[in-house]
Amino acid sequence: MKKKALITGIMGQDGTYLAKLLLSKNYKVYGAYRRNSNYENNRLRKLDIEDKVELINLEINEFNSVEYTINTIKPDEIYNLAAMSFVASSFNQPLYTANTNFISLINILEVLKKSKKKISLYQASTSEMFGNSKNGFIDENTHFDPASPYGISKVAAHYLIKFYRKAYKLECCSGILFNHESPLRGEEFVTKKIVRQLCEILKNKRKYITLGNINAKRDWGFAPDYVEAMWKMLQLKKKEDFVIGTGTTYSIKEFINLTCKYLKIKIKWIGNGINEKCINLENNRIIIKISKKYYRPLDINYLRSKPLKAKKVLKWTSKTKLYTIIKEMCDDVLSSMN
Ligand code: G4F
Repeated sequence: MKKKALITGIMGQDGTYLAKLLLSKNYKVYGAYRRNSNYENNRLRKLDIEDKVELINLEINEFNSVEYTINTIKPDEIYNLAAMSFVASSFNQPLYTANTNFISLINILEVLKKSKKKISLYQASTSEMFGNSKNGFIDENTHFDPASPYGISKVAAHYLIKFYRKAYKLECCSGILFNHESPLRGEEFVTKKIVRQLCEILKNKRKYITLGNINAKRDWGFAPDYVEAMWKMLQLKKKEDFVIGTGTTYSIKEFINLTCKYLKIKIKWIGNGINEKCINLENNRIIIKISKKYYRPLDINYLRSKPLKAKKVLKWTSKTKLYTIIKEMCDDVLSSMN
């Protein structure tokens, strides 16, 4: 009998790559999405799995909808990837963020608590939970100090998982994933914004890019590698939480430098802070400006993982280097512009 998996947030970057992975492992994949005005299955289409996944309309904030979906499908595994995942928006939508990222998880856990079938649950936790707690390597024992309503909602959800696992012996766990990018990354995230807009500059379709805090450092991995870790976590007999990352860190500015290198745009930086600018040496034009508009009320300055436990227990390591990720993202954008 085929194993059945239910993925919430199927339309997102991770949901799509995970669906592709599970299909390759011969799972029957159910993909839950929220019905809204901008229904978008272009990612599923891009990976050519649109017809291979059974799409289900689910409102994760409604207990009845969650209960009906889980009890009808009776999945072996649930991957809860549905979230309000854009940190910047969470400052203006704290309540919506809390409902979607935290309260809705109670719906799933309560259904699993009552279920006669043993269902494993993966919860998408995040490095945003650590905030600015550490300037060194971060692992599973690092203290949480979230710096956004998004981070706070994810810490709360993380503790829910621990609580239901301990109190009711549910088969649930959290993957604490550091940033992970790919050609399927949403346009609002900084890596995709930089890649797309630098490609547009290269093709004379744009004059300049406006960014916020380019000195923040992130541990960027490749989304297809990371969904493999999600699956591995749910295959463990004894469920545990894991930090998933590359162990390296780069600033946004370094990301820009690498992208320009790949696109063969020769640049130099001038000025400091809000007055910092990036100049295209070929024509002396400013191609990057900084604006307060993209600064957050509070930001995380440094994130770097220490994914040793994942290496030891899951036999998982991040395979794809940042320059290769940049290459994949640039090639994808450039090919869509031809
Ligand atoms: O790309 P970002 O928006 O990602 P962020 O905030 O790190 O969150 C992502 O990774 C988390 C894992 O750690 C996930 F949980 C979360 O769901 C999401 O996937 O911003 C990265 C950094 C920030 O410091 C931000 O202030 O880039 C800085 N930044 C500078 N200018 C900008 C911009 N970010 C965006 N989105 N847009 C800018 O113009």
